Amino acid sequence: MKKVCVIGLGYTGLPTAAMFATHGCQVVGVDINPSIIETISQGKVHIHEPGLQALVQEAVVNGHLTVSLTPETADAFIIEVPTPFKEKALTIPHRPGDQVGDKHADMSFVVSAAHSIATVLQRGNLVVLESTSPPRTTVDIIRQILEATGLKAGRDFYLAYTPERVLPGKILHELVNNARVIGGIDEASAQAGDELFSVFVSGEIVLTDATTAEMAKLMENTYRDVNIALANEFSRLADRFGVDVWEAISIANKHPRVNVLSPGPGVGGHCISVDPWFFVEAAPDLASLIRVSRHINDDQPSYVCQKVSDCLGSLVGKKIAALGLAYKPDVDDLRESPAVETVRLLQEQGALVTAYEPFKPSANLPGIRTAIDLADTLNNADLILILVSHQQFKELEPQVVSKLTHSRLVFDSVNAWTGPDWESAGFVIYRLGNGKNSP
Ligand code: SAJ
Repeated sequence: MKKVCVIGLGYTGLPTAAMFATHGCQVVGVDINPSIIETISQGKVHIHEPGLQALVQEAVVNGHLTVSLTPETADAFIIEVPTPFKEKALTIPHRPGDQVGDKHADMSFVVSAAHSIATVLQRGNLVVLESTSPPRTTVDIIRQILEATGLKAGRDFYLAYTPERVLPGKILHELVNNARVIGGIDEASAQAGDELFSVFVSGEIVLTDATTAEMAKLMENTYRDVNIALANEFSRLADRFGVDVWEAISIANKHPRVNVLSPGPGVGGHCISVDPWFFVEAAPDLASLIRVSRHINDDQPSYVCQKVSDCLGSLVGKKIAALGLAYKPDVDDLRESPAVETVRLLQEQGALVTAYEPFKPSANLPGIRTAIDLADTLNNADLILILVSHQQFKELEPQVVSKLTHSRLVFDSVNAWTGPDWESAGFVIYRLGNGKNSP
């Protein structure tokens, strides 16, 4: 039985740890947050992800998953800590090539995880970085920290990078079934990674070098970000030209080689809104399309805000019921959420917003008033603003909503309330990108 130490028990670290622990490995899950350690040690979870609670409970009860604040000796180490922004957008360029509005990554969690592994690293170990990182992090940063122990990568221990590619909401299925890329600093390291992940991965395992694996990961999320930016730009163009972007997209997508994504209030989460910046930061002179796309998506909350203002005439003193705060449908994750950003902007411009996030009704966001249910949110609203296309919002009946509020004015930024029933029930629905019916 292999002993695996997983550093960082977040959205991918915890499912990965539980997966190894229920597939014949002895796992030590490590996190610097004592409350996460306490929760998992009781077989509970601190994040909402379908199926995860049962898996963690099984692993803890059968003793195959234990938790700790610091790493222990093991056969393999997997680094799954966050790589967030160092700060919000730059207001002063730091380095040649920086532009105002650019964002830089904070690699301090990765660096300190590597240092903590260095204290227990032994000959024959495998170290795998899974946190999304700028190109060359494995070979230039992780290798250097681990080799300061006197052990040499490739000779005394194996070192590899494997990107996480799972979609929140489907993590357990995708961990097992997605193709997995493992990039070694040499062939033996890639093979060692292959052997480790074969324990539970049934999708194809592709072996390559560490920097190619890092770059492939960044390319995947950048590809999606640039495509969403295009959809968001289409929504603005449709507003300008008196076209309904949702209708135009569905027509364009009938072309066999076109698949325009959906516009919305912007791009959030800890992946797609972050990862493209790694390219911009590492090569500001080359990553111009990537940078512009990031700025378009980051500006989208402010575009939605302007549209809501147009609906109401002015935002000052207006009561807005905001439906959804999560960064995307049917998850409880509020990180980098464009919905949260939109609410903040509306408030800055004088609106009185009450927000409702059904997946995290007790979310405590400084400066944002949250309601615990729909009735409390809608009560007294001047306008209903749909920010996230949660299934339960899409399924709301106009008759139900009309009993909860006197407001009949709606701005739908995600095309959730479609169909004639809403108009028949007296609602006036404006949509993001519907230039046929602009406020
Ligand atoms: N979004 C749109 N329009 C769309 C699709 C998405 O505005 O048509 C928005 C979402 O609302 C959300 C953001 O984009 O705010 C990102 O959502 P997402 O579902 O595209 O992606 P994530 O961030 O949840 O997960 C992505 C996935 N990457 C790709 O699809 C290329 C996932 O496979 C990765 O594992 C994950 O990033 C990650 O961890 O890197």
